[in-house]
Amino acid sequence: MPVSLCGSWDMVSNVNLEGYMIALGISLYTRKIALKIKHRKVIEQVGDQYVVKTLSTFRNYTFSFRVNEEFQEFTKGLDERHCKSLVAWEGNKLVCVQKGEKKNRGWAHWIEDDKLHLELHCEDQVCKQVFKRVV
Ligand code: YOG
Repeated sequence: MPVSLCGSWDMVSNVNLEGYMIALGISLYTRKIALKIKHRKVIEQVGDQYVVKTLSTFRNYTFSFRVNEEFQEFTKGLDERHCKSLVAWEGNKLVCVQKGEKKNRGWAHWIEDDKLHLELHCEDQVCKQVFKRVV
């Protein structure tokens, strides 16, 4: 049984968000703001339903899903695209594949050294974020 990802997490590092945003076609203006802000990740689980919230002073993005069940995702407030998304456990990693206009798009969450790790990828770009638990 993998370690629970649930809780509130504050960003402590963010590598190559710029490359990831360029791959998604985010405007220069929005990228400048997005690079300046700290994100908080709030992950909740009720039964087999997960809710993942990415919160910031600029924009919020919330979505929910069931593991192993494909769903329609609309990345509202981000790049505003529709994806067919599927989240599944791969070992200790919660892995999402986001099928849509953008190739090789998805993310993975896992816990390592009491930190929440997130790898976001799109096309040939990988963004790596680390979060510490909010106490
Ligand atoms: O996480 O998708 O937890 O979907 C980073 C990508 C910036 C908005 C945030 C506001 C941002 C403008 C999404 C950030 C690139 C830039 C707070 C991370 C797009 C637009 C919302 C993410 C997954 C896994 C959940």
